[in-house]
Amino acid sequence: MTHSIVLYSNPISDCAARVRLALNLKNLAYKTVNIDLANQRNLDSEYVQINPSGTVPALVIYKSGVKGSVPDESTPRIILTQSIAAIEYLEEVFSDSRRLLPPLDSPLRRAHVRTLVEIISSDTHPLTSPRVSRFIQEKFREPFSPGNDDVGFGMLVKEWDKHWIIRGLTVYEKTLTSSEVVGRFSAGDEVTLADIVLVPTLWTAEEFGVDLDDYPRIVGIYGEMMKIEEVRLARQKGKGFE
Ligand SMILES: N[C@@H](CCC(=O)N[C@@H](CS)C(=O)NCC(=O)O)C(=O)O
Repeated sequence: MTHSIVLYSNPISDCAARVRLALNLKNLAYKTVNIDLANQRNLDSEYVQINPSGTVPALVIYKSGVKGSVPDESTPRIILTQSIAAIEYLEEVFSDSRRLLPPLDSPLRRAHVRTLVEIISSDTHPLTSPRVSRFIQEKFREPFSPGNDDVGFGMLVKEWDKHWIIRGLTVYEKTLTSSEVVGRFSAGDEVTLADIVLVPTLWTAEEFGVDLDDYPRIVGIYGEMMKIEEVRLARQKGKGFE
């Protein structure tokens, strides 16, 4: 299939990093358009037309090969605005590339992968996304931080994010240790979607100063993942939590 892929992304976004990891591991070429989350350019009407939720990533696949930068809107394209759906689409359409889900005849491993994915993507990450922190700041800064102590309140919000990351990793670790699925990675000896979702959370956890020693299975998987060049290349500099 001739195609051209554009990833709307941001260096601090865990969800965009998931798609970057999948594209790299599948060896699919793509262009990146950075959307400035810090200045809320994700809410610009131009971007909201692409992704109505105003979040990154958005994965746009143009059906014909395109030269140069981002093609114009008249070029036939599909737009995928949820990271997991986008990765599963890549998995189904680019089926000759590296597989990221266990085969259909391994239903238990597939369910295990999706369980781990949801621990992070449904139960952890949404609580830490910028729109949640922003809402907390806007609504509760004054009552909880008289005199608008931005620094103090900012630390409180950071603690909030850290709390949910620690909780998510604790559940992930317990799920790994109680499962009969074993291996170097989260669901056996091959990289899966679960590892792809886990790793950006660990990048963020490190930046929040979370002590990973409490999660020996996760640390082992992280070490294996970081041996893979395509994974290392997906880590972007300047995630900017310091
Ligand atoms: N469920 C979505 C979540 C996307 C999401 O929340 N992305 C974050 C960055 S990781 C974002 O763009 N947040 C912008 C905001 O919260 O204002 C997905 O998996 O793609």
